[in-house]
Amino acid sequence: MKKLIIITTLYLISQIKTQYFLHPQNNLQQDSTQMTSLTIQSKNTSNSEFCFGTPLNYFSFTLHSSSNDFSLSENNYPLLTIREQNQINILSKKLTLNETYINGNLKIKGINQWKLIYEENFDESIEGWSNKTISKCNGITMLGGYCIFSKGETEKIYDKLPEHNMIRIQANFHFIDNWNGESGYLKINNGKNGEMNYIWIESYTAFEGNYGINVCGGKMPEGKFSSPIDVVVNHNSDSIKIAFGSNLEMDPCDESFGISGVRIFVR
Ligand SMILES: [Ca+2]
Ligand SMILES: [Ca+2]
Repeated sequence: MKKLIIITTLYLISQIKTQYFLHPQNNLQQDSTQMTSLTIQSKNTSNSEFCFGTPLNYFSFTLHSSSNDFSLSENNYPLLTIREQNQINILSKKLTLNETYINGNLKIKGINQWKLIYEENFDESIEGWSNKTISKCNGITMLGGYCIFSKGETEKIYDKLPEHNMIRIQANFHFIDNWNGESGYLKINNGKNGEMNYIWIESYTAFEGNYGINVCGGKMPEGKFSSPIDVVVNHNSDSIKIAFGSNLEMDPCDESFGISGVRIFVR
C-alpha cells in the first residue's frame, strides 16, 4: 500500500511524545515494514496510541490511561470502545451487519425485547402436535381446517425455552362454516399442578346472507375467517403445553376451525 501514510505515535519513558512519520518526504520512507510484534506502552498518565492517516485525517487505536478503555476512533471521535469486563460500545452513527447472533437478551433502553423462539407456518414438517392433519384454504396452510377439526383439541409441548419471565403466544384462529355462537379457544398448562387454563376464547356466529364471503370449506360464508390471537402471560418454566380447540358439536364438514402462524416469544 504505497499511499498508506503511517503515523506511529510513541510515548517515551520521559513522557516526551515522539512521532515517527513514515512519509514520502521523510527519511523513514519505506514501502513496507514487517515485524512479529509491536508493543505501545505509555506511562500511566498518557494514552497509548496507534494512528493511520495524516495529522488532519486519521483513524486511531487508543488505550486510554484514565479509564482503561480501548477505542477505535476517527479523527479522535470514538467509533467503538471496549471497556473493562468485556463491555463493547459501538458509538458509530451507522452499523451494518450481515448476520447477527444474540445468545442472551436484547435490551433497548434497558428493557428486554421479545425473542421469537418458535414459529410454525405448517408448510414444512409438522412435529409434536397431537392431531397434525393439515389442509389448505384460501391460500393458507393450516393445522386442521375444513372437514378436519371440529369439537376437541390439538396440543403440543414447546420445550427448551430460554430463561424468561413472560411468554407471548401468537396464532391465527380460522372460523370455518356453520358456527352458531360456539367458541374457539387457546389453553396453556399454567394451572396450579400444570392444569390447562383458557387464555384466549372467542365465539362466532356465522351469517348466511347476500353480504357474506365464502372463502373456505362449505357454502356458509366465513365472517371471521382469520382471528388473530396475541396473548401475553407470566411464565418462567422452560417448557409450555398449548392447546387449540373448540366446543363445536357438529361434523367438521359442517363447522370447523384451523390454526395458522403459531409463534412463541419469551422475554
Ligand atoms: Ca354449529
Ligand atoms: Ca365456507
